[in-house]
Amino acid sequence: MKMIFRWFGTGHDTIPLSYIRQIPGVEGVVTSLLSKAAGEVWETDEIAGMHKTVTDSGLKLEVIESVNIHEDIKLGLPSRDLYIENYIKTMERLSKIGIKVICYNFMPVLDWARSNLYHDLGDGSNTMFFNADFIKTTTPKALADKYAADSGGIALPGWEPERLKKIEATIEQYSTMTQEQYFANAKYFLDAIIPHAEKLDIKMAIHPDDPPFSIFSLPRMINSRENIEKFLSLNKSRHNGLTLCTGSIGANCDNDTPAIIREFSDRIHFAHIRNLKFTEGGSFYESAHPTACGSLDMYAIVKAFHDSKFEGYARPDHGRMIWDEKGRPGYGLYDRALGITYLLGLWEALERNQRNH
Ligand code: DNO
Repeated sequence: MKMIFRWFGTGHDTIPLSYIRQIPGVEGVVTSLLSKAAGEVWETDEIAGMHKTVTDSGLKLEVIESVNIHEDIKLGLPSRDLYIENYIKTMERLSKIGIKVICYNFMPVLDWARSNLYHDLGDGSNTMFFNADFIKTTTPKALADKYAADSGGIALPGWEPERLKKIEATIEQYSTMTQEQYFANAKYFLDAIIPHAEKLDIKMAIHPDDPPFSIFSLPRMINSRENIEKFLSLNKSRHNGLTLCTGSIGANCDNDTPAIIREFSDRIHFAHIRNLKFTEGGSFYESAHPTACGSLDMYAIVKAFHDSKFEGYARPDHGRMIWDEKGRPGYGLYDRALGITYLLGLWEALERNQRNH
């Protein structure tokens, strides 16, 4: 397991790379060019600049999260071919700086969704919260406005202004889309890009739907064991793989996350490891990483990776904002650094235990 840390890039992150380098066990960062709209080709000099900034700090850059998929690809519109061509150009350029994994998602319109970005946990810390009742009664537009007001102008990936401008119209475009059609659109994309991914040796790693159930009546694809199997069989190449996000998959308590990890381990190229705490009625908040703090069995999750001899990349995922840290919701320095130390502690214990038997 290669431990990395998500960093949002120069001008988009308050955490200096030098601090990230000081976290024990961290080899590199996973980043992106946040200014790029979905469908745009990434310029060679911008890619080189991003690479230089990271590697000059002594960290590796081998994973990108994300190169976003243009909505026309997800909708299966005729214009998708142009955006697929652009995607391939970006992949080619990223391979030149040594990128090994691209994390992306195929969620319609929204990427992730929460009801509160800064939910007060009562001990001076705060965290992201998904209030199931609230999401059922709000509108996507109202949610976007709430994020904009609460985040103090931070551009949240997945909630970019150009996406939000047409959010209601885009949601409407999905109103007649069946799940079968959605899978067919994904297959069209995969069949076009996976041969290039193989040639460039870039592993494509799709992120699960977050949350893993339908909101605003939108289709879902990476949300259960059965659907993951179906997605992976759309294109059987190992380069068509997964980002296994424990907090996304685990937000549906019918999903057995450790079993999913074991079953699909050879197709998992990137792991997002975090815990969450269910409250009532399908609501949950993002807790600190240890098992005792949330509802997921983090030992069983890490053991499933360890037993599968997982050699891919992993990062701690959303943490709380603690010790008065201000920054991107879910992506503070302190709680994620604590998370890494905990995860690597579990890993060391599993390693030692294996050697002693
Ligand atoms: C949320 C993230 C997601 C993820 C994308 C990948 O914090 O896990 O936004 O980066 O879905 O494309």
